[in-house]
Amino acid sequence: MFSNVKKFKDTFYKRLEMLCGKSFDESTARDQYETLGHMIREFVSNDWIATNERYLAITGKQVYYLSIEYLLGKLLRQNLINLGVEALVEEGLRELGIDLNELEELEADAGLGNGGLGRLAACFLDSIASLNLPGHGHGIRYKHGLFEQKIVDGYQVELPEQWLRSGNVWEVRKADLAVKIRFWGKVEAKMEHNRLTFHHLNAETVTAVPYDMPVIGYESKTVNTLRLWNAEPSQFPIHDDILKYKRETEMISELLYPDDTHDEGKILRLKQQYFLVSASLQSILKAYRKQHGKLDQLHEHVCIHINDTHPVLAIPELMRILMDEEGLDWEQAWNITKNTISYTNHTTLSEALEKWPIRIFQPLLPRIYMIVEEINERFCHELWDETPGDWARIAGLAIIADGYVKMAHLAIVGSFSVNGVAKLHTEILKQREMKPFYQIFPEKFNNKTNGIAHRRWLLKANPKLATFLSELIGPSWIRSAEDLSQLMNYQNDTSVLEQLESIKKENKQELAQIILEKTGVSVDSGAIFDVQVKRLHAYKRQLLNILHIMHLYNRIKEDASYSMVPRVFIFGAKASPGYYYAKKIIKLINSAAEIINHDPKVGDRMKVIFLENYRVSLAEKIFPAADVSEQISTASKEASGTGNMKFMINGALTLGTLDGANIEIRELVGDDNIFTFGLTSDEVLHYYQHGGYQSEGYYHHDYRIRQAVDQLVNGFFPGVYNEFEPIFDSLLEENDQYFVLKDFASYADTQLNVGEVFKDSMRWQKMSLANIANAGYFSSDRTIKEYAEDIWKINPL
Ligand code: 26V
Repeated sequence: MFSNVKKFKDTFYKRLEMLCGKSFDESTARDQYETLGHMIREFVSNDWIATNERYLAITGKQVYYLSIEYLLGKLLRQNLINLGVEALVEEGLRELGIDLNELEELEADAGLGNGGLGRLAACFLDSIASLNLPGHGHGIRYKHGLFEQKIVDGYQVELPEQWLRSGNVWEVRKADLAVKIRFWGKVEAKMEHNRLTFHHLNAETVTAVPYDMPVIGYESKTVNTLRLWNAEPSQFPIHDDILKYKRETEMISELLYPDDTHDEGKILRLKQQYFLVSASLQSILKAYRKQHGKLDQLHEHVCIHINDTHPVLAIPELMRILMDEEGLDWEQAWNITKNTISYTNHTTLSEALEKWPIRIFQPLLPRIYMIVEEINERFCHELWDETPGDWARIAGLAIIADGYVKMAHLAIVGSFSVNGVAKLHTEILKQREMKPFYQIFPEKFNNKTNGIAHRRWLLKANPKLATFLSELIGPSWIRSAEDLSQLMNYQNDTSVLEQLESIKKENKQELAQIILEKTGVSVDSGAIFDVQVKRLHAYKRQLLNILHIMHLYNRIKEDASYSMVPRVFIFGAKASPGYYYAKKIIKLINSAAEIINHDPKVGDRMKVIFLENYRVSLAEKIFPAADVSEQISTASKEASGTGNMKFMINGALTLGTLDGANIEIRELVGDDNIFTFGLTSDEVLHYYQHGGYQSEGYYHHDYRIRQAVDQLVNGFFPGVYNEFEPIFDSLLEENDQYFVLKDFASYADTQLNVGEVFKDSMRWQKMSLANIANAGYFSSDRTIKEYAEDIWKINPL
């Protein structure tokens, strides 16, 4: 049906009538979208079935990726690209009078994630399938993804997200593969045939129903599966209050927690975690038993990867199944478990490390808690044998301590691999945050620098640039991103640099149009597009950016003739609904924008834009249009960052601290092709350990800082008296924990330099080219190859 344009059109015509029960002339755009979706499903179904059959037959290892988040975005065009039929479909639809872009607009973003962690999982799925690797994703089919953000009067307002409202063509419900999950109740130990057995009595049962989504590799025969679990009441609920039971059951897959912060004590969150893990493991082991019978060689054929600690209950759950259902003893079960599970850590921020109060954990998951206790007992014994009597050390490393279960400790002890997500991050794990664990298990620790699906973030998001690059160096970069390095041959080719410039200009015009539609502000596409898009967090320092913008405004006000390269400062950020401080920063950005954008004295010299509801599909329009990529976290705090890589591959220049993967970007492009500033991670960590930073001094001695900071509280912002006092206090009373004032001068100087360099457009384009040329390293294809070879030990089919 996709072999030529005529066949496509004929099939489309017929399929639409059958599916929608109306003639083509009567059809709506949504009918057409659904029809195309069904055609793609049908087209991949043979390969999907064949891929699954192969997986049942191979004896080599397979990986299961467990993640509480998948930030997939839209799938229609990416699927067409990967199937190699995008041009044909676009042409066929055009002949039918249909614009593919308009159909694409109808698709809802699958926004089942908060930010970098969830988007990383989505990028990994693309690379695993494209590399023909046997890998399966498991997650939760949240009815509501990350909230929709509206800005009302400068404040963030959250609305429930409704991605399933018009159905989801990409999923197939597999009711026959449903499994049961047990919560609450109590555990009874009995002697049976001379061994102690455990029985979970009076449990409340929930049914987990899988919805499978095809993961289509780029021009490959592999169609992998992302299995998302839906929570439903069990068929015959024995329950005194059936409505309450139904509601509580369905709540488990009702919504994605909008917090990439720590949700201590939210029982529903723990339920979600166990629900994902137990459903996934039951399904993995069912398939395994079919193929291998017994489970005693599981670790030889299966790797279960946990994305952060959210799915860490996979460790005790696997122990439970091996012992209670398979009848293995502790030693055997432990040996299999710790050789099956691998773990990625995504943050060193201690506030973000998950821990669960025993009083919540134990009653909800009584058998799992018993197993965690036993793992802890045995681990503490080993610690005691190493350093007898050192209670402080044992308490510090224990899995259960001070009334809490510490999920990261469980993950390290119960897995064979622990990886960080960028070189610096892994070093900080090994030398600081997890040092004592590294000393005990040095062989477990390794680094896997993050990557991005370059086929989404360049090929799909930036078609103009992608086409130009393919004309220049051939299309091999689409499969092998490292081939982008061939661009270095054109460093001094003025015509190439001019074409890069004009492509960027066109992309900026498109974004300017979006900005005009969404905000009513008209921006000049000749200005520097200076962009910071990411979740709002104190450590990411959107505050540094906006204080510097206020300073520039003050300069212009004091000296009407102040000359600067025109800038459009663009922000996109969702704040956690309960993160009071982060919401204040959003209001501050919008309040500053309101003043600056409407001050005739400023003119075209600067504009400040906050784009609401930042999400994957909006990101795809922003990255291609960016000149400057703001990556300004307090050094040591951003584990990796992945937005930095998306900007880079679209030719934006990084303005960043020496943090996360920024360091590796600098290593690749060289010091001349990046703008870095600020404290190093060693300096930051030294201040934290030994003190010695006084923000007050910077406030008093730097007029630029004092002027902008005072404006937070001196009535500069009309009608919001007291609004920004918490920000003012964080900088002075609380001694500026994120070194905003300390790094201000260095940031402002570097920004001046950015403006100077931009004036020399050929120099700028040459730098931009060097960034694109070196971005191949950050393809998630490279990252996934490293996981496959070093951790998972899986081979392409
Ligand atoms: C949690 C918390 C909780 C307390 C307040 C600060 C804070 C900050 C971040 C988080 C999220 C932790 C997990 C996470 O999403 N990490 C992100 O993972 C990305 C993919 O590896 C990586 O690029 C980001 O740097 C990292 O923040």
